[in-house]
Amino acid sequence: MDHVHQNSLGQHPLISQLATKIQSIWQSQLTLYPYQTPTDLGYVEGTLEGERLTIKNHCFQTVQFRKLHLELAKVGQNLDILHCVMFPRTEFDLPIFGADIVASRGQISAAIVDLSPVSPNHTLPDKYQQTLDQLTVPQFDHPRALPAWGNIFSDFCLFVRPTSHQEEIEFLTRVILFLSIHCQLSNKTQPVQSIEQEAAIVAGQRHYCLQQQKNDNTRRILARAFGAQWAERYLRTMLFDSVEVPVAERSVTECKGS
Ligand code: BLA
Repeated sequence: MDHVHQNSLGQHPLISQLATKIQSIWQSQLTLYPYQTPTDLGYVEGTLEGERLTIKNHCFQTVQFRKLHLELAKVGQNLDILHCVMFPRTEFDLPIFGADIVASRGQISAAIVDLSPVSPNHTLPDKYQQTLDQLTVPQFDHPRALPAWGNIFSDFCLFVRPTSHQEEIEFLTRVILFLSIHCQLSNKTQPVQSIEQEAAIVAGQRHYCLQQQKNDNTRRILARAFGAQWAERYLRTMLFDSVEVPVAERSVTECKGS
């Protein structure tokens, strides 16, 4: 089993700390199985405007999750990124845990964490709603506004630019809390009983992924280092892949187009 070594990419301390913490929570609260990362995508290097882009991927699977993905990226000396998404198997009615930290020149510019609903009416499962409702809402000096594609996130989404070390720690604490709650509740979740329920989950997860793929920040950085085609493939297969609809259920036009 691979571990994230502290600062193995020499990243911003908040990113290294969170990466270590995410992996230790996964290991202590879930039963992890290996995940077959496409061989050419585990460790990737490219060149962005003369600067090196290095990506390290750590993936696992569990009974409830088809993919736990932690990605650490470094662009030259200036930009550090932590990206984490937990994709539930489609027979489980579970939200999608997502977190992203972007640090440029030693400053965190974006820190986001959410448990995002995938249901058609954009609501979280009752147990999640009740548990999250009981938490106090943390206050940050610099809350950030979500872009239009961010309508996938829940009311509990935290999106900030932390302005002090203390705020960085408060963000870290919030991520750990969301992740611990998610591990505990997901462990107790049983599969849905009907094809209809599962179909709704498939559609909800696909919508989440399609919206995330609209984040031009991510695409631009990947495209400049690896080219547009590679970036597109990486976004669709590694960052925000969704489960395929069986061919028989696809519309004729969709089949012709692909
Ligand atoms: C923003 N994401 C960004 C930014 C960059 C990246 C450079 C702009 C930072 C800023 O506005 O201060 C880049 N993020 C990346 C790259 C990867 C990455 C290259 O993960 C991976 C290789 N993004 C996610 C996930 C979430 C997310 C899982 O990957 C949320 C759960 C959110 N990132 C997110 C949001 C923004 C962002 C909401 C702000 C976008 C905006 O303001 O337009």
